[in-house]
Amino acid sequence: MIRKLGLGAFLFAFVTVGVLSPGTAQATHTKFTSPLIIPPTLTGSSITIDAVDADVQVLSGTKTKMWTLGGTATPPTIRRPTGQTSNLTFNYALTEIKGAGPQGVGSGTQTGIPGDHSQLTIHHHGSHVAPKFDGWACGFYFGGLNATRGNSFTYTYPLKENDTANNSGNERAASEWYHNHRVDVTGHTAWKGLAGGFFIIDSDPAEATLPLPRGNYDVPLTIRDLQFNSSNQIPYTFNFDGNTGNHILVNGVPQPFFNVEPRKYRFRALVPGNARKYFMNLVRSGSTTPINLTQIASEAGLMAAPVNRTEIPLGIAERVEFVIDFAPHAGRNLILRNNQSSSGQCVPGNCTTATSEIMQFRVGTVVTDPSNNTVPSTLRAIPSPGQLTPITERREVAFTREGTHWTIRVNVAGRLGDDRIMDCARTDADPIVNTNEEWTIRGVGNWTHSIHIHDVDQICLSHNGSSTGNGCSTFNRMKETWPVPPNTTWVIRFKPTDFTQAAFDPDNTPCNAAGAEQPPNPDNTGECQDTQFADNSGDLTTPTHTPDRHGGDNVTGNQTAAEAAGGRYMIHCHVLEHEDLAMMTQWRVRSAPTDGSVREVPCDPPGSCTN
Ligand SMILES: [Cu+2]
Repeated sequence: MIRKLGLGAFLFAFVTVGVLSPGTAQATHTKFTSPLIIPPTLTGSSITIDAVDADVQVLSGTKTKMWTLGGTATPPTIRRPTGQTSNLTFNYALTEIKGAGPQGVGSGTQTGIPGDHSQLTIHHHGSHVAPKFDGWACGFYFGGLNATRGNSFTYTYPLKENDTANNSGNERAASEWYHNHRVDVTGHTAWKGLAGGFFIIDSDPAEATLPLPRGNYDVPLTIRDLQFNSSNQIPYTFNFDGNTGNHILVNGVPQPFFNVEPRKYRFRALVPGNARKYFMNLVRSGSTTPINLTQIASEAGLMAAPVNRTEIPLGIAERVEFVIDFAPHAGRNLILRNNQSSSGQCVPGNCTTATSEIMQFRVGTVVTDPSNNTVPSTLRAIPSPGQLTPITERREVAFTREGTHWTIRVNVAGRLGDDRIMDCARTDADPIVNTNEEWTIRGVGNWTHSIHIHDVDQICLSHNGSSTGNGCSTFNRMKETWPVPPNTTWVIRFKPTDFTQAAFDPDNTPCNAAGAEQPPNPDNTGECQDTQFADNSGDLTTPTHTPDRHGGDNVTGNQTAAEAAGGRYMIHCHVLEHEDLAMMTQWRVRSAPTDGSVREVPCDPPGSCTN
C-alpha cells in the first residue's frame, strides 16, 4: 500500500513561528546560577542503561517528570575505543509513556501508522551499524504496553568502517549519540528525555598522538530547549512546525555556569532536539566583540584542519567540536550566546532573550595541567569526492511540504517521483552495496530542515552550486546531518559498505525464506531470526517480506552472504516534528546482482511499488 500525496497542494512560503501553549504560566530560573553537570561516563564493552521515568531537578522547586535513559535529564556519555565491539543493552521500565492522551504515547500517532507507540528502538546516530542494531524506526522494538518483543534489547556496535582516507578498518573517532527513533513519536519521546546521550568513539590511533585537550578538558555539551509549565512540567503538544521552549538547557541544567582554567578546552556540542537551531558565538560579559571558536570536528570526527569561526550554526542532530582558549581571559566571565537575532533567523520560533544565551564560562587564574594544550594546524585526512568514483546512481532527494504534511520526493534516472510521507512498507532508493552514490539534497520552500542519512558518512561535492569557499567548506566536507535552510542544495557522495556483515555473520551462511540458515555452515544461532518487516500495521509478527538476517529483503535461494548484506536505513529531517509528520523514508542497501538481472528502480511508474 503506497501512501502518497498529490502534487498540487499549495506551498506555503513563509517562516512559521511556533509558540507552545500561549498564555500558560511559565516557570523561571536565574541564568548562570547553577553549575554545569557532566553526565556520567560509561566505558565498558557491555553497558546497560535503564529506560525509566524519573523526577529530575531541572528548575528550582518541583522536580520535572521525564522519561529518561539512565535516570538523568541528559543520558550518560559512552566512550568506546574504535574497532572494539560494544554491546549496549537497554532495559525498559517506563510507565507513564504507556498512557493514552497527551502524556503517554501508547495510542498516539502522527502519520497514522498504528501499533504500540510506547515501544522503543534506539538509534546510534553516526555509527556504521547493521540495520537490526541501527534503531530501525519501523521495527526491532522492545518494551511497550505488552512487551511482545521483550523488555530489553542489546545493540551490538562493531565500530568498524573504512573510507578512502582511512583504511584502518576502524571507524573514525567521532562524537555520536543515541536516541529513540520509533516512527511517529520521536518528537514526543525526545522532548520527555529519551534522547541526547553522547556516544564517543575514542582511542583512535590517528587522533591519539595529537596534543588536543583531553580528560577534564574534553567536555560534552548537550544543548536543548524545553517549555515548562507553572508546575515545572514539560507537557508535549505536537506542533507541526516544530516544538520549541523558552528554557535553554546544557547537559540538563538551565543556562549553567562552568568553572574553567585559563587554558584550552575541547567542547563537543550536540543539539538533540526538538526543533531549535542554534547560532553559537562567544563574548565577554558586557561585550559584543566575538571571540574565536576554533572548530576542529564535524559529525565525522576531526576535520582536515581547524577553522576559526566567530559563529557556529548548529542544527538538530549535527555535532561540532570546538576549542576555546581561555588563557587570554583569566579572571573574566565569558558567555556562549545563541546569536538568534543577528543571523536574522529564529528557527523555528519562540525566540526570547531567555533563549539568546546558552551558558557562562567563569575563567579562573590557575592551570593545573598545561599538557595537551595545542590545536595542530593539520588534523586528519578527509576523503575527496573524486575518490568516490565511478558513480553508480545519481538521485535527487527533495524536501518540501504539502498541506499538513512534510514530504520527501526521490527522483532517480531522470524520472520524477512524488511528494511522499513516511511509509514503513516502502523504500525509495536502493543503492548497491560497495558502489558509489551521488545524491542531491534539495530544500524546496522557505523552511529550515536538518537532513540525516543513516549508515555511512557522506562527502560534500557542492553546496548551492559551489564546491569551494562557502560551498564545501572545511567544516562541511564530511558529515551525515546536513543543514538545509531555505532553498539549499547539497550534492553529496557516499558508498554503502558491508563491513557490518562480518561482525554479524561470522559463519558466512545465507538464510532461507523461512528464517533458517542454509549450508554450508548452518549453526542457526539466530542470525536469521527477528528480521520481519513491519508494514503500516506496525510491528508485525508475521513477515510480509522474505527476511534476511540484516533487515534486508528479497533474499532468495542460496544467495551468498555478501548478497544478503543489504538492509534498510532511514533518511529524514531531524527537526523532530517534521520527521514525525512525516518527512522520513527508507532506503535499502541492495546486494550486487549476480544473475544479470536488471536492477529494479523504486516505484516507476509512481504507485507501482510493492515493497
Ligand atoms: Cu525539517
